[in-house]
Amino acid sequence: MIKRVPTTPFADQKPGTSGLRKKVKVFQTANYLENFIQAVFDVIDDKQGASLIIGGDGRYFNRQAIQIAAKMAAANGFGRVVIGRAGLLSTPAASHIIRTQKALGGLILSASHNPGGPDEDFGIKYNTANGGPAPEGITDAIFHRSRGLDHYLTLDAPDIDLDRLGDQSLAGMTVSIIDPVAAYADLMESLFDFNAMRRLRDHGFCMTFDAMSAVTGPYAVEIFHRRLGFPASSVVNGEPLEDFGGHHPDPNLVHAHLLYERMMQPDAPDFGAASDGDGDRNLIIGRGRFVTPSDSLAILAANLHLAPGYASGLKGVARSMPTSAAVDRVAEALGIACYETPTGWKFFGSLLDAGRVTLCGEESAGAGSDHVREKDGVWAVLAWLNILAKRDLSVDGIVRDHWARFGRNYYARHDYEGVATADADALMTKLRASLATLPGRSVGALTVARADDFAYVDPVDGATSDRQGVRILFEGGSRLVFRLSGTGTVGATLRVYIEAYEPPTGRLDREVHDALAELILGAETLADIRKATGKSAPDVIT
Ligand code: VG1
Ligand code: CO
Repeated sequence: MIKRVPTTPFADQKPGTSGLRKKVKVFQTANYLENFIQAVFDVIDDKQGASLIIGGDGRYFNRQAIQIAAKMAAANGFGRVVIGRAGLLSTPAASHIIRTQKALGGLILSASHNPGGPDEDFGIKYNTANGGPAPEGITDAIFHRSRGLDHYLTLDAPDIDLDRLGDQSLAGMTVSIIDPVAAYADLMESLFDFNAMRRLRDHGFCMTFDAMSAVTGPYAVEIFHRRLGFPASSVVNGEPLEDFGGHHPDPNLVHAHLLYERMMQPDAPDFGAASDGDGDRNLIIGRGRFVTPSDSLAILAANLHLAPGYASGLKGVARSMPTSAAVDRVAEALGIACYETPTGWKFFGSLLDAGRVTLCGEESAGAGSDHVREKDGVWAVLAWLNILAKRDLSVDGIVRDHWARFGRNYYARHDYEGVATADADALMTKLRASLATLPGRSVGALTVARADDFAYVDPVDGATSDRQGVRILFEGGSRLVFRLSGTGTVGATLRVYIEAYEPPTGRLDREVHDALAELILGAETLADIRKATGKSAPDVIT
């Protein structure tokens, strides 16, 4: 039954910020997906008889990829594979199932917020037994192994029925098809005050959640509609589609602009939210108030104790380096530790496992806690609803109250997409070479205090990661960060992160673009972005 299939290595299977992401067409190349999965299985120990969780965001090629992965798992000696019905598991739900099923790990099939369909993107990543993305040591080993593969193991067997709940057998391995939502919804109910949220609803509070035709639809219907009692119409685009209805399932102001426009109307619901393709990102918008992800993280840090699961307070917080320092000010006021990590959730895992932090977040619409080892979109929405239910303020009121206490970190990210890789690399090389000359240099009225290429030493296990992005720190707390994306599938994406701090006594009500204008000019002066990219403006501003 077990087949040993000869293969030759692919040179481009290095996992990026969040696993391996390529065009579907690349994944459909003969042996491409198989090679990567075999490389994963070859670097993990103790497979014999172990459990593996498999789930995806439902995008095009999800079902085929799951059939391939399940057969390879059986051929490689796993004892049990647990799969979400219809092949669906949101990334945070997969993390939860890995932890509760005491699995060896999981394969998560997603390209997150990237578009789906035959000509769009697919992705795969391996998560370890703690439920979190494999740390760099393991992803490097997977890449190394992929370079030397000469065969993979699979089965000659009929496909499994992904839509039938319960157990099936695949050449002696048990395949368990589970409800993708139930255990996750129970976990949410154990963390948040659902009664307080129901009372909020009874008092006329209205919400809208845009699942962007991606994986969170079934989770949102179960939690917001069935368990919390909001009308069914509160969940829009709630059915997962293979091509996400032709949209980018990216919850930002560009791709969720309809939600944004609705929320800016005077008769908008009290609260609007959205999540991404695989359910780990969140967008929070109150009536007339978009909450930047960095502010949202800081507000969660200041208020999360209002939710029962966090009533004893936070052990510490962590944010990725490009995320604004708004949360740092809250941590300081609370007297708790605040860690600054490289981009990508995998760097939070060791801090969460060691009990050093309770809450983590990224500027890219990611927030989460120690309940799982991934960021979690629906969790963030519930955290906000719980806070709104406990504080007698609107979303806008909570944001303003926060700024009045801690000051405001004006923030924006400018993305230049599809840049020629050589041009993007040249820009970064030039910036890196100029670092030593920057301190003391003036950009408008601002003076550079410090400039470096961010390097991180994991405080728990000592693992090091360097070259994580150029930081230019100005006197007074303003900042520019430059880095290249590790999740794109076409050319290079340059990300420029711009942040200006305004103390509580300062001007808290400026337009973001105005508040950042001087820094935006400064970024251009320091990095010659237009010349290097050939673009006169960023493609996406978030
Ligand atoms: C982007 C974000 C990063 C996030 C990653 C995965 O990475 O900037 O903060 O962790 O996507 O998010 P990059 O390397 O393109 O900047 V998701 O929702 O794919 O899992
Ligand atoms: Co995602």
